[in-house]
Amino acid sequence: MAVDEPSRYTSSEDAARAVKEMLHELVRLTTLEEESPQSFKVRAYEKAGLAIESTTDDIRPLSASALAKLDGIGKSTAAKIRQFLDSGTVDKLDELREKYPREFAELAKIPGVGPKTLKAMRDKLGVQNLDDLRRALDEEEVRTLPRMGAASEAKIKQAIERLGLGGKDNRTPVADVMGIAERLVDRLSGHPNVADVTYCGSLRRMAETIGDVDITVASEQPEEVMSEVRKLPEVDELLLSGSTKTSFLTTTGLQVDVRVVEPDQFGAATLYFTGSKAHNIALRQRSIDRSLLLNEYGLFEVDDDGQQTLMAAKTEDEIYQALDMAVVPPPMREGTGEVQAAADGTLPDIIQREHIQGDLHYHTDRSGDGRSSLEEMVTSASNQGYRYLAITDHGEDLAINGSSQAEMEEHRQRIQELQPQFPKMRILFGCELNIGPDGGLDYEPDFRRQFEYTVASVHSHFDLSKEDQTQRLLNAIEDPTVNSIGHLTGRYIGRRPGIEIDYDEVIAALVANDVALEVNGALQRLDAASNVVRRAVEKGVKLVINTDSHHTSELGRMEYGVRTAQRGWAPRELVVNSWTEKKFMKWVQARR
Ligand code: DGT
Ligand code: CA
Ligand code: CA
Ligand code: ZN
Repeated sequence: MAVDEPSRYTSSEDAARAVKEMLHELVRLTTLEEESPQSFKVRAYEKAGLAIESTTDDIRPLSASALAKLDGIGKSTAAKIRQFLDSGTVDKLDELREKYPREFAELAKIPGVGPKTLKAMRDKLGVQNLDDLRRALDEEEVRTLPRMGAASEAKIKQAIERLGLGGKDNRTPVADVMGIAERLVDRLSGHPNVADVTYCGSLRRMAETIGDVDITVASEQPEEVMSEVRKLPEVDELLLSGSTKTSFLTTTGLQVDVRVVEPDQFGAATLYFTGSKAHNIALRQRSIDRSLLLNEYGLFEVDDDGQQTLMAAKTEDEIYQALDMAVVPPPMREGTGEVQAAADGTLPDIIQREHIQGDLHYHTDRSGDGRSSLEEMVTSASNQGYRYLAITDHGEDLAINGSSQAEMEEHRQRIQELQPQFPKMRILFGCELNIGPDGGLDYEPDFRRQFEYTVASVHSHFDLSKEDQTQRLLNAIEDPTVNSIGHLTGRYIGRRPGIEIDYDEVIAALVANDVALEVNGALQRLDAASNVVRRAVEKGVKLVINTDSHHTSELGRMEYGVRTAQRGWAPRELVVNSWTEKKFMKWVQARR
């Protein structure tokens, strides 16, 4: 944990959160020191943490003896809290950190590795970090320790794999988080005591990787909600079990924090826990400038006697309105100018899911990797209320999954036959073209011209030089049969880096040729990335937000694509698939 200046605690809840974190660390390290989570000292820190959590007092001005008067806080812990508030450090904690460096202390996270075992590993086997432990496991040394055996070795090995430990950066790709978070929210929302529930934090901001999941629940019955949370099947290990907050590790090693708040304060809480921290700080500064106080409980007017009057707390929108500014969509809340823009009235008309009129990257089982039939895919798109749709099965150059010219001609026939059944939705005969290593595309130009719409993407040759990759894209962009560039880099978040390109050159070419840049909503991809989208938007590049669906279950990706575009500050007018059919078709045909 970073050392904080005392002045950084600009609010009482900030101070309380920092103190809680400090106590939590004391709990972890003292457990190692005492070789037991049940020790008197460990319990004292835990109780103090809960006391800080439940007090509504501002702890910043309290003396050590005043702190010790709070229910659950003993004298010695009170002195540590005071020292922490004054100096940002605690002597005892520094001492423990030195004795148990993070690399070593983190091994205690592994199920099956208790504090006694950990101590024996260090004393007898010289284990200081994960690499040492891996070695000791491989050499079957762990089984020589007391109470250990071959089975416990196997269990520890498996746990290390499952937790994905080892990387310096323990963040999880958003694709591995969204599903479980949506499931948890879903399950809790069905509970009779739950008035409202949403995930917040980096996930709601649509970050590419997630540290932990923050779920905020509105309920009058926090105890019952907490007990429901502890029973969730996703819970593998409880980390914190408080009256309004439960933290746990899922069976995949993902940390989830669930907090319960009063329904009347739900907006203030979701605003706070959605963050980002930088956005919160900018909002709080705006509040201070207007002599208001903003915290996780609400926006308050403070009079000269320090008396607080609530102005807004129930919804985020009310709070933004009371701060005299536009509502900022969650993905934009990164503290990169959005608060100023929302206050000045210069926030663009950001793209929303309900603006979307069509999907322009859509596969059927004509593609080797497509899993639903043409009829199923078209019906599902029509059920979304779309006004146009491009069927873009893979071109012939893609090994196994591509279609020959003859197959494509037959496909076009089937599309034409299907069209009359969908009078409200124009179905375009399209193709996902493959951009070859030198920028060449599938089929002869004459045949390519027969596609009513195309998306051209990189599916191979990921290891060319940056120069070659850039040239390859420029060649494709300049081809008059190309309407859009699909998943720009071909990355898989956290797994495959994608091609390296010169973004300025590619963006300039997209503008010059009036070719759209795809925002691919598949969670593994989210490509173009939001930071690239923002650069493209600044230059006026047109965008197209697609699902790249290969099955009818994948249409929900449109929402993630839209959020990624929002994160890139995409205005509605640049997103071609938010346009009317007439305007959209005019743009498509102008290219040909
Ligand atoms: P993550 O979990 O690393 O992917 O990123 P976040 O943004 O979800 O961060 P997390 O889980 O530590 O905290 C959730 C939100 O709570 C964060 O976005 C903003 C708010 N928050 C956390 N710590 C502070 C703080 O010290 N000051 C302020 N103003 N807000 C904070
Ligand atoms: Ca988080
Ligand atoms: Ca968190
Ligand atoms: Zn595709």
